[in-house]
Amino acid sequence: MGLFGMGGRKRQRSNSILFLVFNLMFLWFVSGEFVDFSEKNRLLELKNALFDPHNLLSSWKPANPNHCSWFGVTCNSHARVSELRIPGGKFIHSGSCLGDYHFDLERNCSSGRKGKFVGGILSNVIGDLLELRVLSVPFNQISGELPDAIWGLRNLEVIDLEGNSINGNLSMIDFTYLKKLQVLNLGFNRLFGKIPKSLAECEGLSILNLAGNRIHGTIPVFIGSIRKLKGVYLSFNRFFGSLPDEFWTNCDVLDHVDFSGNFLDGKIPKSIRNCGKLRTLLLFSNAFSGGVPSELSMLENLAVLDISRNRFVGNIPVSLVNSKSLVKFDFSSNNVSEQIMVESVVNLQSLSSQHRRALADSGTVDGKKKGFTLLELVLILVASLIVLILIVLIIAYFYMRNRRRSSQVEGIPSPPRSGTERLVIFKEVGAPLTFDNVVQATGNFTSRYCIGNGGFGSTYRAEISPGITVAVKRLTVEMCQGVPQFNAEIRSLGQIRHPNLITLIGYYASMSEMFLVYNYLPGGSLEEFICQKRNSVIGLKTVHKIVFDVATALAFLHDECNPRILHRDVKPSNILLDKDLKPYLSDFGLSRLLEGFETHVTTGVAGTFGYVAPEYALTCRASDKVDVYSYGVMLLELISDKRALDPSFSSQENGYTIVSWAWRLWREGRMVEVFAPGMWEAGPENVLLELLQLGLVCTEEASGGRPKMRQVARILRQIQTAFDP
Ligand SMILES: *[C@@H]1O[C@H](CO)[C@@H](O)[C@H](O)[C@H]1NC(C)=O
Ligand SMILES: *[C@@H]1O[C@H](CO)[C@@H](O)[C@H](O)[C@H]1NC(C)=O
Ligand SMILES: CC(=O)N[C@H]1CO[C@H](CO)[C@@H](O)[C@@H]1O
Repeated sequence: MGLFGMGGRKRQRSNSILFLVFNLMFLWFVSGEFVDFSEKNRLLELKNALFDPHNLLSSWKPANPNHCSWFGVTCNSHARVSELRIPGGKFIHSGSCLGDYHFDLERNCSSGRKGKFVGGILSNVIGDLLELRVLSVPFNQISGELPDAIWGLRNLEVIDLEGNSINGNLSMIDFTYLKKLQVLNLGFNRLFGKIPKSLAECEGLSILNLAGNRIHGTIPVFIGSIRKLKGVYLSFNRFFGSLPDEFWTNCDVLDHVDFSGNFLDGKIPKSIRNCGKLRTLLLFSNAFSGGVPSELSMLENLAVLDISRNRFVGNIPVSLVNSKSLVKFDFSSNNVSEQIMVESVVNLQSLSSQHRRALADSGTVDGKKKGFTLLELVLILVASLIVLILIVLIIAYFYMRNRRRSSQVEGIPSPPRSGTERLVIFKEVGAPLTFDNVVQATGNFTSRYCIGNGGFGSTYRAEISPGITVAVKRLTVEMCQGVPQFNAEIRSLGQIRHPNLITLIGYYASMSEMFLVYNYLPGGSLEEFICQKRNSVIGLKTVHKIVFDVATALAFLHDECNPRILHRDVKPSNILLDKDLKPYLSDFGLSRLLEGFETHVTTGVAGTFGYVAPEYALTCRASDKVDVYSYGVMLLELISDKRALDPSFSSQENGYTIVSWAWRLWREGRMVEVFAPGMWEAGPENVLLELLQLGLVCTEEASGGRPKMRQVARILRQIQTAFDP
C-alpha cells in the first residue's frame, strides 16, 4: 500500500501541475476567486490512505478538475472544502442532515444504495482542510486511530464517524479548540479511556453520541450542564459510579438521554426535573437503585421511560403511572434488590413475609414494548456473534485438548530424567517425595490413577507409601518462561493456609515436566456430590455448611491474601470434599501462576463456560465479582440439583443457563420450582429463599450489583442461626 501510495502521489502531483494552469485560468474567469489547489491534493492524499472497494470515490481523481464537485465534497463560497460526507453502509445520506440532525439510530436520511463503504485510515492531511465544518464518514470501515490534526480544525461543527472501527484512547483527545462543535458522534467504534475534561469547552454541543464503545470512568458532571445539549447517547460502555443530585443543571433543551447498558449505580438524580423537554430517558441495564423518583412525573413531555434491569425498589409514583405523555414505560426486572438483602441480614425473622411480597410484586409493571428497536437488533446480532465465537473457541479448545491427550496416551509420558531429585516441599507428609516415587505412584501418569481433569491439566491419585496418599496435578503447560519466576510465584502459593483451601504440599518444575502435589481428599469433588445428591436427601444444613465454607475461602483469597488472589475458575469440580463433606477449594492462584506460560487455554478468559461472568467473557478483565458470579452459579446448582448448562434448559424459552432459568422462575413467582425435589417440603422455607436470593444476587448481570464475597459469608453466617439458634 505504501509503495503504491507513493507512486500514486507522484503521479498525481505531475498530473495536477498539468491541470493547475488550466484550472487557475478557468476558475479565475468564472468566479473571480483564487482557488487553493493544495486542498485538492490533500483530498487525493486522503483518498490514498483509504481503500475504496466500491469506487465511492471514483470521482476523486486529478483528471476531474474541480474537486468541489467530487462525491461527498462540498466547498464554501471561497472554494474551500467545508464538508466531507461519505456515508457508508445502508445509511447513505442524501442532502444535508445537519439541520435536523436526528438520530433514533434509524436515521432517516438514507438513499437507496446499500452496503457500500470505504475503509482504511483517515490521514493526518485532513488537518489541512482548515475550513472544514462537517466531517461525516459514518458506517464505513475506517480503522486505526483518529489523526490528532482533526482536533485542531477550529471550524468543525459536525464530527460523525459512527459505526466504524476507530480505536484509540478518548482521554487523549483535546477538544479545547473545537468551540463550534455541535455534533460529536463517535458511537459504535472501539474507543476506550474516559471522557476528557476538555469536552466541556465545546459549549455549543447539541448531540453527543459515544454509545457502543469501551469508555469507562464516571459520567462527568459537566455533561449535565451543557446548555445546548439535545441528545446524549452514552449507552453500552463501561461507565460506573453515580450521577450526583445536581447533575442536570442546564438541560432546558435536552430531549433524549440514553445511559443504558453501563454499570451506573446510585439514584436517579432529582435534578432531572430541570429537563422539562425530555422525551426519552433510557437507563435500562444498570445498577441504579433507590425509589423511582416522583420528579420524573414532572416531565410533561416524557414519552419513553425505560428503567428496566436495575435495582429500583418501592412503588412507582402514582403521578407517573397517571402520566398522559408516557407512551412506553418499562420497569421490569427490578425490585430483586439489595435492599431486601440488607434488610434480611438485619432482620431475619421478617424475611419470609418480605419475600412473598417481593415475589408477588416483581415484574408486574411491564412495558408496552413491541418489536425490537434497531439498537436491540444490533445488540442481539453482536451477542449472537460473541456466542458463536465462544462456541468456536470451545470446540477448538476441546479439539486441541483431545489431540494433546491422545498424543500423551500414545506414549510419550516424558521419560524421567531427573531421577531421585527431591521436590520442593512446603509441608511434610511423612514420606519422602521424589520425582521418581511420584511418577511411579501415578503409574507414569496413566489414566487409571486420574481423578480429575481441569483447565490446567489432569490430577492423579498417588499413594506414595502405604497409607500416605497425595493428589498430583500435572500441568500441561510449555515452560517457555523462566523457571525462577515460576518458583517465586508458587512459593507464595505454598504459604497460603486456610481451613477450606486445599494445601499445596510441594511441586516439581523442570523444562520438561511440572506438577503440583496437594493433599488428597477422598470425598471426591462437589460436582460428583451434586450428581449423587439427586438420589439421596442431603440436609439443608449440609448444603449451607458447604456454601458457607466456600464463601469464607473465597473471601479469604480476595481480602486477606497479599497479593489478593482471584480464583477465576470457581466451579463444583474445583471444590473437593473430605470424608466429612468439608469442602476445600482447589486450583486457586493457578491462572495467575501460569500467566505468560503457554497453556492450551487459548482465550484470555480462564473460566469455564456456564460459570463465567458476562463482563469477564466480554472484556477478559477479571475482578473479584467474577468469582462472585461463578460462586452464585455453584450455589444455584447446589440448591436445584441442576447443572450450569443443564440439558433440561434447552427446552425452556429464554433459559440457556442456570442463571437465566433461576431468574425467570423468580420473576414469575415460581421460586419453589427452583429447588431440588423434596427440598422445599423439607424446609425451612425462609432459609431456602434466602439461599436462592443469594444465588440470584451473586449472578446479577451487572457486576456492581453483586455483593462482595465477605458480604456473602456474613449473610450465610446469619442464616446459620436458623440451624443453631
Ligand atoms: C423516513 O423516510 C420515510 C420514507 O423514506 C418517510 O415515509 C418517513 O416519514 C421518514 N421519517 C421521518 C421521521 O422523517
Ligand atoms: C488513556 O490515556 C490516559 C491519559 O493519557 C491514560 O492515563 C490512560 O492510561 C490511557 N488508557 C489506556 C488504556 O491506555
Ligand atoms: C413494584 C414494587 O416496588 N414492588 C415491591 C418491591 O419491594 C418492596 C419491598 O422491599 C415492596 O414494598 C414493593 O411493593
